[in-house]
Amino acid sequence: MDERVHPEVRRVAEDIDTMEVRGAATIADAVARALRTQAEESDATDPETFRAELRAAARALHETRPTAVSLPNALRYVLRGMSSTTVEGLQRDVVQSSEEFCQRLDRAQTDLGKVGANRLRDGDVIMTHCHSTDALACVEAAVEQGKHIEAIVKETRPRNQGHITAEELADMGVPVTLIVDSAARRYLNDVDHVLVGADAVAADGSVINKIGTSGLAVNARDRGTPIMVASQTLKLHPGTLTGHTVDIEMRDTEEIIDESRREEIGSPKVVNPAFDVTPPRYVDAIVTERGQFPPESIVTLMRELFGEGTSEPWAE
Ligand code: RUB
Repeated sequence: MDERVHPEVRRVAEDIDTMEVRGAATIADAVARALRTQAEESDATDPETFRAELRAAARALHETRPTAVSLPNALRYVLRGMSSTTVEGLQRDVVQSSEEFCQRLDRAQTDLGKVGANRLRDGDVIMTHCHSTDALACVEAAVEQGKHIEAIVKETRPRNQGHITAEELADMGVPVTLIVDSAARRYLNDVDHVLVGADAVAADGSVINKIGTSGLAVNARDRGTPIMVASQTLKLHPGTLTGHTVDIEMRDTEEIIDESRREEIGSPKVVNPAFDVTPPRYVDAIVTERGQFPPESIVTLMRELFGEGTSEPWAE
């Protein structure tokens, strides 16, 4: 790694890579804070050296995981805040934009939660996949409104993020039933809403989220169960406005199989995609801090937010 990258930024990059820090919103928060540390601890003596250090740190963070667009969106937000002409001024700029970003992220999640909660009725049962702080914000707000919500939680192989979801829902006082992923269809008849998060939302309204989301959505549509995606606007993918596709992360096969035993089972090829794409026709509503949108109209919001196009301010 580039030697200009501060050890704390390296640690954050490593934590994202190994999924100690995971989930799109949490990753965004962590990288914004890491850039702040890089800025505060810099001993650069001229603005150009300082800017180059920040770009190097952003590149190291950007290279960790490819799918959650909240990561580059966070880096962009913080780096674009740099407008001063002195090192001290630039340090202040980064601290301020990093703080502002983290506050906006928190506020967006709270606001989104209230919108999502309005879709949930007293007594509703939700089914979740993976662990999404945006999705859980909707349940938390509904519980705060005094609604009784129950949850069927998919364990989410191979990393079992469903266990985190189960624990956090239990902390909210929501009764939880944990199921293996393949039992989802069997229990969809008991469910009022499928509620998931997003790592990225494309301009055509497709939702990129944990592998298994698309199968769940197809099954839910077949059963007539509404599918709600909780996604603050930080997850909107600006590159898709100009025809780019979202890169789906392929993770280590060790997450699925003990490599020492692969031969015993006939040496199959093993693949481990971390995310999949749910087409807009299987999504009923995308819930954001700006209100809820049918997936087909999310492009209007994207044009408003990213009208000026995107850049890669971390490029050398
Ligand atoms: C996490 C995942 C989550 C989204 C949304 O995948 O798919 O549903 O990131 O999370 P992984 P949030 O565990 O591989 O990072 O709403 O917290 O941003």
